Amino acid sequence: MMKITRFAKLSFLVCAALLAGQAAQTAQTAHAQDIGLTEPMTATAPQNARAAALVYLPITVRAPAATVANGDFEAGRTAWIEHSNKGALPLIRTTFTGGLRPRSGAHAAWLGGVYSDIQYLEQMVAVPSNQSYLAYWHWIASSDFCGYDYVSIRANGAEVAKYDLCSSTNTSAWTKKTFNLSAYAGQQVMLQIRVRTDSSKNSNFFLDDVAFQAGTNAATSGADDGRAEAEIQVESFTQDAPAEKPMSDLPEDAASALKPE
Ligand SMILES: [Ca+2]
Repeated sequence: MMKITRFAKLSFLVCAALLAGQAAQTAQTAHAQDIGLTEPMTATAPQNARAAALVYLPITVRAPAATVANGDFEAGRTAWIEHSNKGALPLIRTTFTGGLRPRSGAHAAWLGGVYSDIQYLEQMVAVPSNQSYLAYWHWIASSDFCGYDYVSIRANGAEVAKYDLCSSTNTSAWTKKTFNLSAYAGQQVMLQIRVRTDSSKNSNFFLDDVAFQAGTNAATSGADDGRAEAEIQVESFTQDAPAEKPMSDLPEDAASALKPE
């Protein structure tokens, strides 16, 4: 009788272990399907019922950021690397020449305004596969002829767009630009917005609300707050106007230096 009882107990434990193992395997297969694995995960069937208790750890897949960090510059001098060969920093500012106001919020970027300089803003971005057009708003204020001062867009050091800063491209308002970066869709790239000036005739490039969007006509984030109509009248800039942007953050001096006579 005692032997039969022990045998019954043993049989029960074996059956329990087999059932538990099968249940665990089924659960693993279902879980594998839940997280998109084509092949079920393999695991050794537990040797007893206690071992069948499984601990599922969450798997988090982080999608790349779909936006340019601090694209509206409202976080101040963060996320972007600011560069000027002549040390004419900061590029990200709250005050500008000629009464110009940021397109959104209180911050925008001011590149140029200094002779014979190379200035840029750059940051690593993930170009979204479904929003691979770079969009931003610029305001060009130049007294130069075309062909001497430029703005260019670079991705991983390669120039993907370039256009003139000159009196005939002056915008007299915040103007939207878009660039097709679909060649970099789904990739991490060092995005650089770069201005190069020569040794005469001042050029300024103001920038705000940088973002990725789905096409050339999609709306960008950062609503126009209605302050785009600044008093700046860049057409009257002359070669005689002092060109140097102050090395320290003295925006009043910059404004007076670049105001028309
Ligand atoms: Ca802004």
